Amino acid sequence: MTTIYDELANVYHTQFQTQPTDKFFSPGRINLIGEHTDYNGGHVFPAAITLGTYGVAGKRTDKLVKLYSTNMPEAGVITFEIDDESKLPHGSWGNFVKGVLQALRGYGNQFETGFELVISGNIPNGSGLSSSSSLELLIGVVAKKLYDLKVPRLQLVASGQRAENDFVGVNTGIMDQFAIGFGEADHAIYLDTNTMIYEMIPTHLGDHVIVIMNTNKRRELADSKYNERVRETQAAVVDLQQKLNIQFLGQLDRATFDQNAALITDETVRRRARHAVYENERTQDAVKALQANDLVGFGQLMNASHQSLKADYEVTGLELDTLAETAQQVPGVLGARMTGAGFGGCAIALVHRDAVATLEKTVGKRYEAVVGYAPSFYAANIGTGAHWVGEI
Ligand code: GAF
Repeated sequence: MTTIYDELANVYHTQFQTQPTDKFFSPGRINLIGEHTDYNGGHVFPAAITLGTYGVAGKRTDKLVKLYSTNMPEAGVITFEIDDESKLPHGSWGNFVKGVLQALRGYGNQFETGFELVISGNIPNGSGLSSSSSLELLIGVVAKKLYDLKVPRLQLVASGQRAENDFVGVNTGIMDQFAIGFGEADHAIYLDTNTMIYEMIPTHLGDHVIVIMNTNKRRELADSKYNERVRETQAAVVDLQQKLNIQFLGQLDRATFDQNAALITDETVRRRARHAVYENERTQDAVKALQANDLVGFGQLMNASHQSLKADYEVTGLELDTLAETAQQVPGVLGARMTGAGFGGCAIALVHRDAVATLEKTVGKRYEAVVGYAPSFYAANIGTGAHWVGEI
């Protein structure tokens, strides 16, 4: 049987006239709950999924890096010298590769020669399932294997985040790269982004499954709005520091926040901060609910999370609201919420397996009537993190 890696090896041979030596996989992620809390020193609860980015790679003897993506044949082969730190034109996927290599060099790693890489991904583009972090961690595991780097996994994760922040210009937190770097099958990752202490929590959902619902709306302007939310929550911290000795909103419980919220002068900023504080508590409650097998409680917290992201954080929009709020009404659905940064992208629903078909039909019909085009649905299977798959 022909595998995706055989196909990629053929493409590699066509593009580079040589054979790759190694194969790799890096997943996408969903976040079960804990949204826009990671850059606020709060808790997150994401999981790696089985959709992701496949790659085959081999080292070169000169300094060139050559990249090809079967998802973007129009970009052709992207070529640069491995030590060249200049940026490629805006929008080139090669910038993610350059960003990770630069971050790894910043940690003292050295690359004597270049490499070739062919990738192919099945994470829908712009879906908010973190295709960019998937690529970043793929580059991390490629570099680690090809150059025999002695880097801990956390350094690969941090290199992905640095690529995003410094090279691509979005001030994201660590959640996506962490989920993709540390993911394990059938586990979600309960991470405290303040201390970086994490715990793998089994996701035994019994008769329930997680369905991903894609708005199919591209996440336009998402990056600038994301950076705006980062600034707003930082501004809230500055106001609260008049009385409270804190660095992050994640250090506050609800009661302390409520008692001091009036220190935040701007009403919008106050709502943003309230989301960050309340969502952090909801995440801790949700993990307790899951551990107690209380899926009903977990689902209610998912619904509350969506409502807060809609009303206080304002990152949902008509498309995500239609998906999540319609799903919440379907019998057999315990909870539904947007997942990831928002502004388009995907929502998830926790649903009884017998109700999946009804969910898709009901939500699909309503979404088309309201939005004018169809959403897509996928089963969310929780898989392993980025890794070297083997030699070819
Ligand atoms: C994006 C970011 F990359 C994450 O760091 C996180 O902030 C998320 O949005 C919102 O929770 O995926």
